[in-house]
Amino acid sequence: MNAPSWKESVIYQIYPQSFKDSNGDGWGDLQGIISKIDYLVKLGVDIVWLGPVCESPMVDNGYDISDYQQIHPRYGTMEDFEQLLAKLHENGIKLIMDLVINHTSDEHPWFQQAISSKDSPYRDYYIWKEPGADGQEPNNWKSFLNESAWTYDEPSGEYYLHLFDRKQPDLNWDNAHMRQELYTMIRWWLDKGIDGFRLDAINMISKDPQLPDAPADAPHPPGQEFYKNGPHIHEYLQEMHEQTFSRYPDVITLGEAPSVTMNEVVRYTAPERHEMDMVLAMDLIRIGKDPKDAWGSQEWSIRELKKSVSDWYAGVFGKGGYALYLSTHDHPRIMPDLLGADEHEITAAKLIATFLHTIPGTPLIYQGEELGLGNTTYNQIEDYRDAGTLAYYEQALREGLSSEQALARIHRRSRDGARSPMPWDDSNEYAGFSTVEPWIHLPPAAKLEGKRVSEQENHPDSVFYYYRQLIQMRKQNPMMSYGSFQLLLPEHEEIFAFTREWEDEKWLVVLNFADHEVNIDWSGEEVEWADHMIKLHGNYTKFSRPVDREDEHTMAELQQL
Ligand code: TEU
Repeated sequence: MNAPSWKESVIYQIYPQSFKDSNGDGWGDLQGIISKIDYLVKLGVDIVWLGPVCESPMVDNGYDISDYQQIHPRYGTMEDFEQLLAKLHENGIKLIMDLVINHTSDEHPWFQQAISSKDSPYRDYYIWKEPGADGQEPNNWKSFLNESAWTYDEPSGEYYLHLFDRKQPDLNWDNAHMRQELYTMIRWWLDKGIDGFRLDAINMISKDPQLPDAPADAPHPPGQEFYKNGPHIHEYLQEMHEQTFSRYPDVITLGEAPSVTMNEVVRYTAPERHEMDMVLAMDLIRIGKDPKDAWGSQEWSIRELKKSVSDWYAGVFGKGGYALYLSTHDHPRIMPDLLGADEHEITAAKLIATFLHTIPGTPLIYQGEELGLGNTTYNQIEDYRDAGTLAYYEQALREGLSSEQALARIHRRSRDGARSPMPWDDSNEYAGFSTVEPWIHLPPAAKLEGKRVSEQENHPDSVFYYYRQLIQMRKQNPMMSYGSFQLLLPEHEEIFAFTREWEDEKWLVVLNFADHEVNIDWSGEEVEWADHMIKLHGNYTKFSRPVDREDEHTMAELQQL
């Protein structure tokens, strides 16, 4: 089959500053990653998505780039980067980089030029607007940090737009010169031999030129309907594709595009439209999160999972591409919300691993998920690092919450929960991540018991080993990449059951999300091997092929949970 390489791949996200520190400064770095390539090989992943490592003042952990063509010294040098790329390639692993092009850092030379004079040719690389009649912000949009999306530039008497931090001014994609400069930079990286990009906040690059006020009851953050999937988005993506990706063989592109309809995803990813290969399917990550309150949590049910999986399958599968993920650096780790109970922790981690690798879509594993890591909560606000979290704490106190109440919300929702360092071993109090106190704390040692890589990597019962098997299973069974999907028991509150079918084979996957044995009534479902699956024991996952098949080799191992 002549499919693009990503179709049968599993992607692994490395958050560089929390992966492995090689030089004893408390920050993960490129040599650290190089020292762990064997680990990635053992896990079996095909593509590594490397978080941003370019020069940056680091107000948003590198998502604020001040030089797209330099490596931040914290991570190493360009030689280190080239070595990493070469070694990954030697081991058959592809590397995609984070491409942060909705905004730059305010310390980027373009922005420095832009604020130096209204007449600078770089002025229009960003989005400027005069104050309203009373000197106020040009509109009521808010940034993702819940402050005004506008910052006043005193010398020029104008505001600039920033959808994220004030130190992350948004680029003006309506300026053709700016776009050309970005394309030159993208080609420069592709010339180095990297395999593609994860495109940060890419569906936000085209703003409604009227910059209208958001209605009073607009969802958080107000204004998003005027820049998400904006007026020229497809035109710009096609232009970028034509001028960059299309000129290199087999470039992989994965777009971060929050708030998209299925039709929109198809527009972004249908191969014949030449925009991107995949979009990150974000609904799963939002489970348990209050859509109206970025810091609020809410009850969830597995029906939401069923709906999301079915919607993406019906709307996008076979027409466009999407990657599925259950954790990432932007959200607290999902395990506690999803499956709670400590006593079932390992089984629960295996359950969601099975879920991720058997539903339609390309699996994306966030570092540490393969160890079954839970969310990290830090003791006090001083231990949190994320600017958005610190801003929310201040806001919550202003709104009358006590420090304990604010912290309780932060424990559940801060993205720092997913950013604590990888626990490699028990060689020291920093779990072998570093020789010194890391930039952000690890969980207490007791919480890491059994979770460290050294405790899992050679252990056939471990979560790590289980991920490894699932990845192998996908490699051996194109069914998981191409097979059709049929949801069973759609109304069931505890069981997520479905079939996948490909060529002459059909698999049944039954996931028990409850913490107890569940009896299933299969009547009404067209499952010819129903008798075989009537009872599930405990909270575990079970696979089966039709009972009349003898060849149960691959999955037999996975049944031994
Ligand atoms: O995130 C963009 C994004 O869509 C946000 O909604 C993100 O989920 C939110 O900020 C979480 O609090 C990307 C990166 O993944 C994120 O780390 C960066 O902070 C952001 O872009 C700005 O570059």
